Amino acid sequence: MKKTALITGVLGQDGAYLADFLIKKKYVVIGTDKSKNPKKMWRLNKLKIKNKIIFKKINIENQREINKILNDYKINEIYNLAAQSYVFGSFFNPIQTANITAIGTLRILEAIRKKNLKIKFYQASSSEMFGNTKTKKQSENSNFDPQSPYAISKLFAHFLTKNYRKSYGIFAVSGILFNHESPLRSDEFVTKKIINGLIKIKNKKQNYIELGNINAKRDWGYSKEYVEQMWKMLQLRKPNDFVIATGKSYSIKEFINICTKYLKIQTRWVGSGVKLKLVNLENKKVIIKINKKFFRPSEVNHTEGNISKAKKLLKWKPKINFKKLVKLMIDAEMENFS
Ligand code: GDR
Repeated sequence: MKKTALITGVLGQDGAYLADFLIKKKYVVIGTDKSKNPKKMWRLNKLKIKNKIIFKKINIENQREINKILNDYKINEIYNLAAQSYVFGSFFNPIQTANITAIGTLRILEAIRKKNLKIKFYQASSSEMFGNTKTKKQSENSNFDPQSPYAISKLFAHFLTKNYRKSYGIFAVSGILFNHESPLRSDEFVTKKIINGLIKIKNKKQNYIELGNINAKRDWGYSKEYVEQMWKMLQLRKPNDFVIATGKSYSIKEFINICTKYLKIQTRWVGSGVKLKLVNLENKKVIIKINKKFFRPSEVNHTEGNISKAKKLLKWKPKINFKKLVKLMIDAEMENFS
């Protein structure tokens, strides 16, 4: 008997990679998104899996729609990846963010509780929940100090997942994933914005990129590897929460430097603070500027995961390091561009 998995947010980066992975594992994959706009299907098209999944338009802001899908199909595993996942955007849409990211999770857990306690549940938790916590490396036991409506909504969902596991014996787990990127990332996230911008600048289609705080540090990994850990978590004997990260952290500025080196653009940083600029030494043009409008009202300064638990119990070992990630994203974007 084939297993059936439900992925909420299947049109996003992780949703698409996870669907691809589960199809290869011979699952029947039901994927949901609140929109069925063909333009949003580009990731499924890219991975050539659009016709291999059962797509349903479902809004996790609607309890009835969630209940219906659990009634219509015999589901073994649910991966809750649907969210308003843009941290900066959550400051402008805090209520909608909470309704989707926090209460959306509650609606799904309630549907499981009422329908079938045997359905396994994966919650996409986030390193943003740690915020500006005091520990240099963040583990499953670190304190939380969330800095945005997004992070606070994720924290609600995180604790709720633990609570439903404890209260009702549901096999419910949280993967606390640190930043994870790929060619399937959308342009509003900083890695893709930088790569996309630099390639356009190199090809004379754009003059400069404007960024916010480039001193923030992030632990960046490869999305395609991370989604496999989601599946592994649901195959364990006992439910458990895990940090998934690389254990290394780099600033946005370091990310830019590696990109320009790989793209063979000779550059120099000049000025400081909001006057900091990156100059292309070939033509003396400014290619990166700082614009205050991209600063977050409250920023997370440094994330760096402690991956001991995942190493031990999931045999997690990141294969794609920071430099390799930059290269594979640039190579893919260049191919798109040409
Ligand atoms: P993040 O990713 O908020 O860490 O959340 P993002 O790429 O948006 O920001 C990373 C860091 O870059 C700084 N930054 C900018 N960010 C954006 N988007 N645009 C800019 O112009 C810019 N300039 C500087 C930000 O301030 C920040 O410090 C991602 C998301 O995928 C979440 O959904 C997920 O939960 C976490 O990673 C783990």
